[in-house]
Amino acid sequence: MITLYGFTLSNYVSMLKMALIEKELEFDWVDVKPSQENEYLAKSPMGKVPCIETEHGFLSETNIILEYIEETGSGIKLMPTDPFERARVRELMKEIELYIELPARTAFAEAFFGGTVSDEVKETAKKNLKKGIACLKRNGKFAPYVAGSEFTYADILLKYSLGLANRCAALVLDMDLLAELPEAKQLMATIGQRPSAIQIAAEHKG
Ligand SMILES: N[C@@H](CCC(=O)N[C@@H](CS)C(=O)NCC(=O)O)C(=O)O
Repeated sequence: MITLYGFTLSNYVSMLKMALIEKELEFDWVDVKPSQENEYLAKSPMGKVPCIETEHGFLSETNIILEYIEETGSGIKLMPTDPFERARVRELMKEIELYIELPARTAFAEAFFGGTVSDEVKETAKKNLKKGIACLKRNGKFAPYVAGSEFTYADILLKYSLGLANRCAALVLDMDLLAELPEAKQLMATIGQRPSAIQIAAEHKG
């Protein structure tokens, strides 16, 4: 059985939880914060959360873990079987991570952790987020899911990356990321109705 290491409010942890719940895979849970202590670095080489423990050893990096779960776990398929369609899902996942999650993250210190972020960093974040949102609008299908007619990992990333990025942008960047992307707003609301999302939201409140 997989053991998931992380803390409840981590959006990356939520992505893994959603995948495991959607696939009806049982998992153990270890509550940890990111750490540069040797003991944790032996599990997660960058000291980040989440990581998982499997019967073969530890794995980190959310997208890699998602793919591992897909390849080894049972339950509903969250990646297409057709190679091109699967690559399209990976393309969207990569775009969401690189061009939405990571630019937004540069302002998280001020948005969520009581820190401050320079105007220069905020301007760069805004510029990059604008491009990321335009990319998602151009490349997402939203029919009704981001990669087409099936719910995939790209939707899981959309829900938890774009959701948090949008909150961050509203709080400190004076931007509404979803204004240009009503199709994503609608899709996130739809995903939010899934039992997995409802369970994760309840854990966030609890
Ligand atoms: N690339 C990593 C990013 C994970 C990540 O940034 N997690 C945050 C918590 S939500 C973290 O551990 N931050 C501490 C750090 O960056 O050192 C992944 O895909 O899993």
